[in-house]
Amino acid sequence: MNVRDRLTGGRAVVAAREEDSTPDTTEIRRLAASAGYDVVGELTQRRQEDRRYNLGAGKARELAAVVADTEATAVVFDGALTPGQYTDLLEVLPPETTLVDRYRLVLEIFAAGAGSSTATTQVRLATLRYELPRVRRASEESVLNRATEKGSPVLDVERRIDDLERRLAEATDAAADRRSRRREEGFDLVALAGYTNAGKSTLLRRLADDLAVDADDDGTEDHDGTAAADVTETATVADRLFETLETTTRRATLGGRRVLLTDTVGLVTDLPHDLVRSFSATIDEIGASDIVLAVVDGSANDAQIRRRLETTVDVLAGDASGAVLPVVTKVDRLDEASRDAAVAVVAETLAAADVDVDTHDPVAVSAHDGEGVQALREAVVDALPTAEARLTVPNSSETQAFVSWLHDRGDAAVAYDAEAVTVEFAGAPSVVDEAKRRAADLRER
Ligand SMILES: Nc1nc2c(ncn2[C@@H]2O[C@H](COP(=O)(O)OP(=O)(O)OP(=O)(O)O)[C@@H](O)[C@H]2O)c(=O)[nH]1
Ligand SMILES: [Mg+2]
Repeated sequence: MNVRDRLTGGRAVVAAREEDSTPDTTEIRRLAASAGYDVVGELTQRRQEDRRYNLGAGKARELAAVVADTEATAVVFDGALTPGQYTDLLEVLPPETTLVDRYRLVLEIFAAGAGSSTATTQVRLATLRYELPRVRRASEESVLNRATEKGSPVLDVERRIDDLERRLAEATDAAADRRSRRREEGFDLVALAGYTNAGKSTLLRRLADDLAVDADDDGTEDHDGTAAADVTETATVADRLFETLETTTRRATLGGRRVLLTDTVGLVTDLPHDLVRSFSATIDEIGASDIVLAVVDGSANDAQIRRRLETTVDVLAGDASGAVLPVVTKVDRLDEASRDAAVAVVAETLAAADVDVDTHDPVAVSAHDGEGVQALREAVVDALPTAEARLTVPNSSETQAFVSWLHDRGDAAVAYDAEAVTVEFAGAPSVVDEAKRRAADLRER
């Protein structure tokens, strides 16, 4: 059983405010459920932000009444509360009510699900970064703390942040070493990124060969995805927001090329940059990839598709260096017209976005019935950086081993004659370089 299934955050009332439309609470309700809350009521308001409570003062009192009526123990607020609003709103609510804003909620989900030490460190760091301004505010209000500078809770939080940043840097350095080793071994790196619940992990399973890799630091492979400390559950799939809380890497063979596919943590709208940055393992994987598959749930409505893709692109714009290949998934839920419409919205949104990397045309797939998956494989191979070479080696006893080495790593067309073997080879640039070295060795023997 997943640890989160045992969680109960208690009974919660959801509150949301938006300036120019009536808030849609679908997503915040789902997030609350992912964090283990039982949503027993909601209250929405269309209004500009009130400085004191965020909601209007009347609405804040109404919220308190709903909490009392429903015997809720928590309020989940869809948005960011300033430290001041947090304190003031809490004072209006019945005593003992817990108040959780959108960031805090996401942090709770992550804290409950984090398995590996990197994930735990990331969540702790994000939590402390979230708390720092609040601690600062509390301590500014307390003369006492200012007087005893040394034992200040602010300094304490700052010190813990430094410490976690250092630890995380070590872990991400190790991951970077591992990636560069894999690249030297001739792997192409492909990351799946996108909004939470888009279908990334399901697609990963569709594309991947059976072996999980990168489960540990020594470069050996982990065959069942459970043995090593880094991987608890390999790319589990569920209809829940933030099912995947750590990056996982699997092997795939695409067009003869050896690819490492990395599943990343889902994104969600309206999280502060600081928080997103805390999940550096995800960001690093995206940054280091040759290609990022930007996975989009095609069965969402146009506005959702646009908003979710924009959220994804925001992260990619800062961090991706490889090409972006958009994938519209779950098309088994769509008729042809809606599928075309979804593809068009994705293409338009991406064209309008400010990314300075190559972007490709969207590919429509269903990870459930496999439709479009072959076309996706081909699109990935087309988008991979490719070098070509014509290699000629003597037709000797060692040649066969060389030829099968090539077949395992790229596209090889082989022509034999009595004296020599000629191979037209295409593959990752690093593999082609290595192939040329090996061919030269064979010629010199
Ligand atoms: N109909 C249909 N459902 C899909 C498809 N792909 C994924 N799903 C469903 O969508 C839900 C989310 O899938 P996941 O693969 O867990 O999504 P994810 O992007 O990894 O989500 P997070 O890890 O939470 O970020 C699950 O209930 C899947 O069964 C698809 O091609 N068709
Ligand atoms: Mg996932």
